[in-house]
Amino acid sequence: MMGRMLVNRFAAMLAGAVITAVLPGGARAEDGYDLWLRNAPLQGQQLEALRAHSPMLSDAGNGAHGETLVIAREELRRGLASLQGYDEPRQTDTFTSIDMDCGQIRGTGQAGFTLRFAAVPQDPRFVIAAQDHLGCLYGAYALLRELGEGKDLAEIATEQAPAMPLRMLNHWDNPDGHVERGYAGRSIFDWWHLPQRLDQRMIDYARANASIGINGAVVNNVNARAFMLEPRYIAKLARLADAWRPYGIQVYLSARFSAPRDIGGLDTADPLDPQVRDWWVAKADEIYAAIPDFGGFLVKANSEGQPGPQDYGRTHADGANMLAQALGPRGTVIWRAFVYSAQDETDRAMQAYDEFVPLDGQFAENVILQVKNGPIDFQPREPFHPLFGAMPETRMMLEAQITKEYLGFASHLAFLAPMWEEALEADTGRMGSVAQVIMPAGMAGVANTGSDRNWTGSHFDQANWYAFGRLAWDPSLSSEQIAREWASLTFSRAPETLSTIVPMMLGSRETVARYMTPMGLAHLMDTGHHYGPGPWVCDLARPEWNPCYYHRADAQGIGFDRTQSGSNALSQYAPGVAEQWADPATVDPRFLLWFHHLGWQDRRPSGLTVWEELVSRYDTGVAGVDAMAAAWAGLEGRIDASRFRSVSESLAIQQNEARWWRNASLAYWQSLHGLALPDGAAGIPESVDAYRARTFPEAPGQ
Ligand code: GCW
Repeated sequence: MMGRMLVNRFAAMLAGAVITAVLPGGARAEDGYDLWLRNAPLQGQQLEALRAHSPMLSDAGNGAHGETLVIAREELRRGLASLQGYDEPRQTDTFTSIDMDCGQIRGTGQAGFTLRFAAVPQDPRFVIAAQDHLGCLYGAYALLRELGEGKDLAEIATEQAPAMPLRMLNHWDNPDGHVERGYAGRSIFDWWHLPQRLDQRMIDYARANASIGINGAVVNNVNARAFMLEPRYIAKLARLADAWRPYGIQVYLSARFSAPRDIGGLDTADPLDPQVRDWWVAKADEIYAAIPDFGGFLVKANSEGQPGPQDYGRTHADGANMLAQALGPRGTVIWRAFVYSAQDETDRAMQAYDEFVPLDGQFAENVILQVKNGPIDFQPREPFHPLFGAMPETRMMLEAQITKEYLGFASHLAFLAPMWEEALEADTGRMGSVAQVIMPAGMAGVANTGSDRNWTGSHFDQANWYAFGRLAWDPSLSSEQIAREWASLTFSRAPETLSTIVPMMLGSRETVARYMTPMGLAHLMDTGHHYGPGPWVCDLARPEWNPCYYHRADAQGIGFDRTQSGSNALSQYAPGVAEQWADPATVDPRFLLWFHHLGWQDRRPSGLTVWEELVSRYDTGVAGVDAMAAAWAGLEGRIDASRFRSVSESLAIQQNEARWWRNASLAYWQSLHGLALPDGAAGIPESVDAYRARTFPEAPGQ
């Protein structure tokens, strides 16, 4: 026993010597760059407790063989020292040895891990055990997270494995550096200088992703440029893949379906044409020669003007299967179900289901259908997409949007975990919950990262990246737990601070839904940029581009009738599910106007008319933002000055713009029906024409 302790101590000394050179120097200003990986020093009793354990890495097990393990050990050395308030690990007489038992598998493997404390007297040790190296890396991050939340080392005991195989980010980044729906600056990918120059951000990005279990990244926009499949781009991709491999992150590419024509010199991209098929096989071979663990292709086909198999009279299955065959067992084709057509008069919310359900059973084994959480498009609230559970023979992945295209960009605070939790928990009535449907495949999140110093355009938007990763790892985690973890790692572990920030976060998305799209309304954002209210937009060429298409308001009433008397979108859901939404008197009021068209003066179970209830919802939304701002103001002095000010200023914008949403929307509804505001409701300072006249062509992300 003593002998081993000495060996361990010696190893720890060596480790300390190595670490000195690589530690970032001194305390940094809080600019958000470190995300949730700050490993901020513990304080008070928590600090005493960790210092009493004095955890030191042992050299038992694998030692530092393989890049993934080198990273895991490095993270632990740096993190443990930092949590104890040291620049480098310190040695004490009695220390808890941290053993890493990581198996032999270097590839991605299962990536599960166990953390446990073994209280052997004289020789206390903490074990991180996994069957593969990536599991140990994930275990290292999990240990730092739990310590970072202030838990005692001796009480940390957990056994975890990812709930689903694919946990991916989808970047809508264009090769010229512009990010579609990006609100955090320019793209983080420096295609111009790759492969020769690899920005440090690419490593920091991989590290952030690995720390929350994300294991794949589609690096370019689904509205794809074909030239990203050319050899010079394959070289760039290979450099990224090499950098990310030790972090367990696989590279994927959005493939433009017409590439054989665009860059291949063929005059067709017909998926049944032998030359086209050969072209894709050769392309896949070329990619795999450079990137042996290339993840595969993501495809947006026959959607919003993108090319696809239907251009040649073929089906989505024909297109997907052709690419699947080219990849073979080496990779996955992720085919998006986000389709709707200008020619089709069917309710837009129904088109994807109509298109894809008949294809169930026709997709190759290595094809996954990627379905947005709701049937329209990332609105502040939508019912779950009816495709979930409706294609038992097809693997299905959930697409969530981390970037807040329809929730106030990076200017408004909205923590999205409750929204995703709502979708994941929804019972499909056919194959269990949405979470159960997607478990064999995975989750994709449209990334909110950019070149801004804080990565995501605002400090609180980091929480959405974090929450996405945590839910893909374990969809049964509660929003509350995720918010608490994130806030303790990012801002402060002080209970008084957390008891302010966590509830702020948990209510924030509902608040946004109330002042933008209350009671089940949707897609009322102004055209193009999708920022601010535009309920009056009714005259764009394609009907489903107009907010009027979605709210269907006139002098008499408001809402989209999706019952039998209307589009009957309800019929796409399992009978038990449809039933709960069929009756306006009993439907969850948050979905009311999604499924029903009602008269402005109709009485609601609340006793209020639809109009009165709508006004009160907007007002609750505005009050919710005021409450967030007041709560945050109370944290002055408890949060570092720079981040405190930044969040305060954003909240002031949000207070102002919540009123803008409320006033402009109410002014427009009033212009239709002429009803007075209910007694006691605040007046509307400007005319509907004045609100309508506001333009801001410089809004980002278009
Ligand atoms: O939400 C809409 C966006 C488009 C986007 C599209 C999609 C990438 O407004 O910018 O295009 O969805 O998901 O394909």
